[in-house]
Amino acid sequence: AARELNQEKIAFIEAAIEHGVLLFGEFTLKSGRKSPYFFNAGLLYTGSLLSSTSKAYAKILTSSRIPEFDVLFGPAYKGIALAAITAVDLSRAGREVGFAYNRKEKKDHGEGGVLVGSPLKGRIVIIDDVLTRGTAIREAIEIIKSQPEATLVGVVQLVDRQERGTGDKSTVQEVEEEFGVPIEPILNLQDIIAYLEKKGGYTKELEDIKEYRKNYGIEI
Ligand code: OMP
Repeated sequence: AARELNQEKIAFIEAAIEHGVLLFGEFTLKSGRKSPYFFNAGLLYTGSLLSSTSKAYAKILTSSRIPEFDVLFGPAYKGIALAAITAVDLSRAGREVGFAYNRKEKKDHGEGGVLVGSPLKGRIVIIDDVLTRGTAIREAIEIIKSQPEATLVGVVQLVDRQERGTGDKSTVQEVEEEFGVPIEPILNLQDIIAYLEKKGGYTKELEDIKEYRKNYGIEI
């Protein structure tokens, strides 16, 4: 089925552009790819942006291929807040899940360890920000895999840039096949393009994005 650009998505993209979360220009990505757009989830820093973000995650978790789960894992740093707000949102809707995250640095005092929050046991869903070539999500998946009592059951991305992974397939396809779990995006590049086309006035941005897609994108 074709993806639908509903009112919620339109409002979210509009707020992201307004607050500089979604930017157009020239950006060098973690993968070295030079991109005409960038989504910075770290700029979702107002109460209302966080509130619409948590609602969007909670909705995907209850209405997608993501199965039942016990714990939300938010990879450091940006995933931490995203997973926390989502756990709050789910609890307000009557669904209790755990929340856990990793530290980037090992602590050698106090409680020690790199994992904080809920024990990583049972069915785990990773809450992440942006998916490009898959390096960041693979690191998060390794953390879950290293826990004997944890089973990864799904990943939710705020933005799937719909790019190729390490080979010719999409990153989503590569990671889904390798780890056997669904990856669900709240927004993807297709949504962003549909928004820009509908809105009008983004001719140059759309041209640059389409050019970029020829190099790094997948068929959409
Ligand atoms: P990959 O590790 O290549 O999948 O890139 C994903 C990571 O890049 C994210 O976790 C972000 O840290 C960062 N990123 C963004 O935040 N927004 C973008 O639009 C693009 C990237 C990126 O560098 O690819």
